[in-house]
Amino acid sequence: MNILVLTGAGISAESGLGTFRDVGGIWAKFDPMKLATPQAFARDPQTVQAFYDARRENLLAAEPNAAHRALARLEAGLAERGGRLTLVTQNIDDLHERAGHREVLHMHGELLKARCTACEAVAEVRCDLAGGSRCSACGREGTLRPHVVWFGEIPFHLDAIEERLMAADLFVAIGTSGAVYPAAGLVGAARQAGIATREINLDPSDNAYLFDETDYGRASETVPRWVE
Ligand code: BV8
Repeated sequence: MNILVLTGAGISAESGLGTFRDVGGIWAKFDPMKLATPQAFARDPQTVQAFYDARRENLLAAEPNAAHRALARLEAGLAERGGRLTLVTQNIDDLHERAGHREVLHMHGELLKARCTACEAVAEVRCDLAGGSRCSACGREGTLRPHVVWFGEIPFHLDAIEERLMAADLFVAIGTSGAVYPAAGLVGAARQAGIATREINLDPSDNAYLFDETDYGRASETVPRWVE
């Protein structure tokens, strides 16, 4: 059996990382147009870097939860039986990897990586970028930006995601509100291709009506229950 799972901020909520659109969520407190667009970065790089520095600090203090661990078990179990789990995440955290997941397609990038705007080299980053930085590949100073996909930028791995989706028997969306495209369009594409669809979320997403099956509750309970 081949399964494609799409995760969103809801799977990391119980690890203490904020979601975006819930009451008290990140975009309820901060304006995404001032922090998560290339225009915002061009206008005020210090503020944007400080926003991601703070999120990097939160991430380093967080731990994967039972939902991340259950998906890692599912990946290993399917592989043993000759199947495959493709994990596509909109999350920029590394909690799936820390739970033991072997392959993760980060369509919106990774918080613990920075990219040089001069030479395009991507490198791991643990430190603050707002205080100044140097690209270890080209040596230029102050050229690093967060390796994340901002609004208006093209998400990563789109060809691989489409290919894996078309080879899947089941599409499962976990902890995502279905508000951000193209990720939110995957359920429609799956449906059109005749692939079974399941939503696992706290509340019904914007696209809930497109799923064959739905399961609402906290990811730390619903995901292990679905996997076992
Ligand atoms: C693009 C990364 C072109 C950095 C993020 C008008 C109509 C349609 C589309 C558009 C439009 N205007 C503009 C667009 C395009 C735009 C878009 O979709 N905008 C929307 C808002 C209208 N999209 C883009 O710009 C994208 N690029 O389109 O390029 C293109 C595309 C393809 C091919 C060629 C060209 C780029 C979008 C990337 C934006 N980057 N972040 C960062 O994090 O700072 S977006 C941000 O939202 C998040 O980072 C996350 O990645 C994304 C999705 O959010 P969710 O994960 O779903 O989180 P949310 O808070 O919304 O929901 C949480 C869910 O969890 C809820 O359902 C809740 O019930 C649940 N939950 C809570 N607790 C729990 C739980 N579930 C289970 N257990 C719990 N305990």
